[in-house]
Amino acid sequence: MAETSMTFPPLHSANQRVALLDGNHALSYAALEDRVVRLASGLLGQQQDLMERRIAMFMPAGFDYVTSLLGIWRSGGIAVPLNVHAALPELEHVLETAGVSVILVSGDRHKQLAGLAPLCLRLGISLVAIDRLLDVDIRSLPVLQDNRRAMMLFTSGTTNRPKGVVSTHRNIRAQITTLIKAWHWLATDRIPLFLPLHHIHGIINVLCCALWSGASVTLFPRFDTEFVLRGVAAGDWTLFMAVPTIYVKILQHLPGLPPAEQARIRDGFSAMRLMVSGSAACPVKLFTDWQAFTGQCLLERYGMTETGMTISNPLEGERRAGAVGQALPGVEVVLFDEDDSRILDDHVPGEIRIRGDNVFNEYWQNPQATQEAFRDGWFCTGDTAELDRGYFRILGRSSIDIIKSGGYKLSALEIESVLLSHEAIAECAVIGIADDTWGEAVCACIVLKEGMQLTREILREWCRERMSAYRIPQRVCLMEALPRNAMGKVMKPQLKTLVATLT
Ligand code: MLC
Ligand code: AMP
Repeated sequence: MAETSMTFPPLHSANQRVALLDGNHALSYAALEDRVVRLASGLLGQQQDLMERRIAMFMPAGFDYVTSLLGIWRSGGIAVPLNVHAALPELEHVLETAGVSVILVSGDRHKQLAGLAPLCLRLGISLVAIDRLLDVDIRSLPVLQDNRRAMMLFTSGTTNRPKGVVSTHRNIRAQITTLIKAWHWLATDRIPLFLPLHHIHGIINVLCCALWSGASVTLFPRFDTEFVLRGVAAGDWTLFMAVPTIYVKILQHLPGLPPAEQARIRDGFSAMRLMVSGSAACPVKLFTDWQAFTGQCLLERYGMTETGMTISNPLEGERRAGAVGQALPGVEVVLFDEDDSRILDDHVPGEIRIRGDNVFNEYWQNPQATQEAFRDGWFCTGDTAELDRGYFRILGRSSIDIIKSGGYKLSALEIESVLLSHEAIAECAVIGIADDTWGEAVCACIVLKEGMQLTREILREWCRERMSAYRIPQRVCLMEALPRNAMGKVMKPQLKTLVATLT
């Protein structure tokens, strides 16, 4: 029998501590709770329960974003956070797939709204400013069973369009509480949030863990090195969570600063209680460079949109460079070989499979993909790892068509299908190539149609209206032909080697 408790215990209405900081404005837990209850009431109108209607959110990080997320959860809807920097065709895919009926927008209108309006008209979606919903009388909110669906995040995979990953309130609670336990979150913690808010890293690991713990969150619309380092130097935060690219970017930025400023930043980082890296592999060199600069041992952890965080180095104990640690509390992590046998020995590569309340419910309206993702009740991550003296070490991914750039998971096939619609392109293959800043950078290998010409700059410009900036190929290699096997399939491993020699 499912429990009847909500994802979030109501935020303490008498709690005057700061929940959120945005620019010079602070919002207490009491004020946030009031906004959340109002928004949920406004969304409900005359209904008792939104009954899992998909409510999208198109707004940057800010009080409105947090109010909307929690308000949708309280009223029984499924929250669908949108990428505010996405290209219109990407938004259209998400809105259509999720069957969104309402998009909540923030009072201060985003410039992209103008483009969104005709799309909404066509799809029959209402754009609703949240100010209107906040201006209502509070009403009683539904009591939700925790197996109710709560959130849908879109993630790229081996297929060419992103899938909607649906998590229930129980999944979300499990994902939050395991991290609070493992990393000893405290009400006195303060954390900056500069990660995109359409992905689990920013939403669960930072925002939700902080609010669940009664800690405070400083919201940034995006990662801006200067702004963030100003807060670090001022000693604003006790915790810091980022993707490896952000740590790289900080280290690249420092030499340009006066020594006294560098020292203040170093001291700000050194004084923090915990610094976490994840969403992509943290290179050993980055781990050691960061330790040399700050004295901080980065805590690397491993996770996925479908599962939340599952493996982590310890808060106390050895944080091993190049390893992601051990299963988090309440999460079962096992390696399986190709014959579906469990691997127990060290240094035997196998697929990471996961079980636990943290594992998502389904890919939205895609029973086939959902079924294919599980074997005997285990979620199959597609990531390969080995055990090494009790710690997991990630070795790679089973699909060459998944690229991780700056922590974003990208589908090579999705990018290829857009590029192929360019009038000058006859054939193309997209690969990820090793890159010191981005982990992997997107590289498009292109064969042009006869008589056609194309430059990297023109192609990138053409891509801007068709895909998010982080999907746009950073490298473009024009080729006479793509290497193919006897079946006509592009040999991407060979292509990667070839491109590496071209630099
Ligand atoms: C930005 N650009 C990228 C990029 N991010 N290109 C490739 N890959 C990326 N990830 C583009 C910009 O659009 C810009 O293009 C150019 O690179 C330089 O921009 P920048 O200003 O230097 O970069 P910035 O905007 O600061 O972005 C870097 C970043 C960002 C690292 C802050 O990528 C980011 O927030 N990444 C985090 C993604 C994330 O949260 N992933 C978690 C998924 S959940 P141009 O053309 O304008 O010059 C998950 C599970 C788990 O993975 O385990 O956590
Ligand atoms: P996403 O689908 O965006 O949630 O990305 C999840 C993927 O990110 C995982 O399947 C891994 O491939 C990768 N990932 C996350 N954390 C790490 C890590 N610490 N080391 C290596 N890869 C990671």
